[in-house]
Amino acid sequence: MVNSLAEIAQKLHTCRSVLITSHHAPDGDAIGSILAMGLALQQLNAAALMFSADDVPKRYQFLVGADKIITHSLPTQDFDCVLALDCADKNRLQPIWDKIENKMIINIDHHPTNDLFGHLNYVDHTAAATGELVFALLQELGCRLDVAIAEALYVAISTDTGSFKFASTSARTHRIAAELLAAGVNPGTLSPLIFDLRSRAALAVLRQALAKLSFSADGRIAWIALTDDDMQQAQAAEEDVNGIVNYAKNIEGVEVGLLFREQADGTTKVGFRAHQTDVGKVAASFGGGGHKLASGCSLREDLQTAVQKVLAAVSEEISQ
Ligand SMILES: [Mn+2]
Repeated sequence: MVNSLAEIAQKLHTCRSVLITSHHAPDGDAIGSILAMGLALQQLNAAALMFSADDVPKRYQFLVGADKIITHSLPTQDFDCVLALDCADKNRLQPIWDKIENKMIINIDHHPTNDLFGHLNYVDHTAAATGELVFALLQELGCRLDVAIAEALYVAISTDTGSFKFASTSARTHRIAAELLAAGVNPGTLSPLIFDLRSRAALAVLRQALAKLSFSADGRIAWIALTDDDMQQAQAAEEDVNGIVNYAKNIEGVEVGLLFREQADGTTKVGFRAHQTDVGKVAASFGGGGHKLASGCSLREDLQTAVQKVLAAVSEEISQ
């Protein structure tokens, strides 16, 4: 934790203008946390700018305030403080780090690999989502939980817990969710938008992926290797591959599921999902990171070499 929420709330009150941001390729926790924080500061009449280095995924664009998130280039308005949400280290803020490193940085996160890169840090890896920590901060700030904020936090928490299914889901997670429902969240209308609705491109790329499913000789590792060409053919965007790695993981007998994606620049992105094996450690050994059972990395290798290297490292970790 390092700093208390009270210290962070106090600092926020003294900032003239706050840039609220999260990691590139934002997920539900990133977007939901940015929005909840942005709406809350607005409510407190504090100057806040919401920023994402990449586009807001389509499935989260219905959220109130999502159209106010500035994307790609930093806003021209000045800010003296940065609220970095759900970022384990400065690499996660890479596209903008050079431009923010001399500002006051407040780091709020739940990744166990967080290296406390902020001037103020509130890091709690027992939280299932950064949204849980934002919820606590909003209480500290004395902010009113309106429907828009509650929906943003519900998106953050329900997506990062895979619909309250992951081991990280705690009694606290459910208590916060109960508060969000009491504030007006309707899971029946939100869940289909967040979890079920798929673009045609997402289905097209899933079809390619399933056709390429491979297994290790002992059946403990299942992986999918997608070429850049597969992505082009399916006309798939980054967000269309979300969740595909779970198809590999959730097969009988499989311990670790992997998704390899060839990038246009010749590098390969890898997503790891495991039942028990510490794939956070494996991803970290390749310069990536994440959680014990869900992690990712990027290799400066072609697809085939990346598959060989990562499979070797994963089987090594499984046999430990
Ligand atoms: Mn998160």
